[in-house]
Amino acid sequence: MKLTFRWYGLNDIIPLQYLRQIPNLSGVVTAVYDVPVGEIWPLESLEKLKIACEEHDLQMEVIESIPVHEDIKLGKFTRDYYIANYIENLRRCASVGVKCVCYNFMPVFDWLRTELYHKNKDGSTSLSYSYDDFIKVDPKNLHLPGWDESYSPSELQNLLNEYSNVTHDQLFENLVYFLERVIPVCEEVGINMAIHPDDPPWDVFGLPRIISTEKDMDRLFNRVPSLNNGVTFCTGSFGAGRNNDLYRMIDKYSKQGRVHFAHLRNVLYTDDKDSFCEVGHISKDGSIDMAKIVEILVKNKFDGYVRPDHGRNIWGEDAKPGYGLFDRALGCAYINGLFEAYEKVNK
Ligand code: DNO
Repeated sequence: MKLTFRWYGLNDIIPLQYLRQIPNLSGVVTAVYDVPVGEIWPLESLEKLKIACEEHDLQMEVIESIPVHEDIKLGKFTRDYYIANYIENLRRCASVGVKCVCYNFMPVFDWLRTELYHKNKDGSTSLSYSYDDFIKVDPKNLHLPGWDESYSPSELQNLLNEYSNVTHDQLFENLVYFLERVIPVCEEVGINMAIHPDDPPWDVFGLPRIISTEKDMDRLFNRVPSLNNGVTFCTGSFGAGRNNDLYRMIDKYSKQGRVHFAHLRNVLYTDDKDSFCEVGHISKDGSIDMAKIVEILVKNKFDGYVRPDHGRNIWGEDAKPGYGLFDRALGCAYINGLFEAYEKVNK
């Protein structure tokens, strides 16, 4: 595996000097953040990021994300323009050595939580999702922490209305349409596409979500079989779905060579509904057997990218929720330990 760490570019308050001190870190996962969704990234921006990484002996082989414009997800006639731009971004990324692109196909919202500073018993805070709080949220008057505030309330309403006629099957066909155009270019330039699962893995506000379960993944890979069409196996996202057999899924897709990227984090189920809280990475703190996940990856000779995912906020760090240095660095140490141990045993 190649251990990586998400870094928000030159404006990230966490400097690359710190990241290079994390044992075994091979590179960072980043993106160009100052270009509107759907437009073309300047090559100079990518080059600047790459040079900064290389100055710190870190590689920049993973981009998270090149976001997919809503018109592509909605299947509007303008999608071909945005797909052409997406392809140009892929070519530019490949030209600076990018090998893997993480993206998602969730309508309107990316990850959703009801709390960003949930207080844990040990004094740390973390992201959490409460079923009871969520059902109280009025989609017409949204004040959810962390949701994409790039929309004004009326823009958001219009977007939600546009989706009101989009079924799961249509959304899926729109994803296939997108991939059928993008994947041949990925094959040509050597990029693996790694779709991020829905987070949490179920429909929200009546919006369809199509990358939540094993059945969803099988359907996607059957329709677009190229191995460049793979997954970001996010244990926390798939794992929040209690009916997902995470271990069978990661075994199956890593055997197929489709796990190009793994987000390794733990979640704790906090009631008998859908609620969960993000916890430290170690298995005993949550509901996911992280050791078993790594054991399976090692057994299947996984050689893709891994990163710790959302950390708790600890040690008084003034961090972006989920993305502080300290707990994610602890996550790296833990992930390193698991891999070293299983790799030794499997030799
Ligand atoms: C959350 C992340 C996601 C992820 C996107 C990929 O912290 O895992 O925002 O980057 O879904 O497109």
